[in-house]
Amino acid sequence: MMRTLVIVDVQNDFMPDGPLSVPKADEIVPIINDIQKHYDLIVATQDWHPKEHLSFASNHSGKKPFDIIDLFGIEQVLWPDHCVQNTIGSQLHPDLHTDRVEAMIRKGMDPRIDSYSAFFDNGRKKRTGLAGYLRDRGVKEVHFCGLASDICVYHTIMDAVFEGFEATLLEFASRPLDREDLEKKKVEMERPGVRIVGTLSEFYIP
Ligand code: VGL
Ligand code: ZN
Repeated sequence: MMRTLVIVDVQNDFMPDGPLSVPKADEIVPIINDIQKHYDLIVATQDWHPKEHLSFASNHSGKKPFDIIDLFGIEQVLWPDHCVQNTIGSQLHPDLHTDRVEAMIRKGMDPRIDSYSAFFDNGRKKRTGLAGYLRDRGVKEVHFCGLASDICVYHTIMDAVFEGFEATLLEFASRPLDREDLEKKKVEMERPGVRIVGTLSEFYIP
């Protein structure tokens, strides 16, 4: 069995002092470093926006962060500028161990469409290649951790299930933007059979 971990968007701009701060996001860095030894394959993802990305409130006159608009037929939350390509903010947290990260998946590059999931854009128009990569490596089951558990980790997990993988959320190695929202998303994830591991003490790999 190919024990596989996908680390979602553990980037500087999502840290507590960043522009799109996820509460206590920095706490997960040593946790993720610690659990990597249990995996055979580790993949990481990066939110990777051009500065003119239309998910940024700054690219719409009269709009402010967290307003909701219709973007080419898809509901879009407008975010503060974040994870702009080749900025410090888009880099993975400097303390995150990446020596064993075999593949990096970048997403959110098309300025006209956001990509919360690491498998597809939000319109499900374009694949990132992650599903093909994982299948090619013989992966059947994937564990997910990272940021934010109610947004990009959630959408990535739902698409993993859609792609036929068995999926586990490592909640103790993830943090949400909004705690209440995560509770709703956990119900959504449990419906198609996602396993949720809440604490490090419940975590074990057969
Ligand atoms: C994310 C909002 C916008 C995330 C990325 O990584 O959860 N959230 N872009
Ligand atoms: Zn983004």
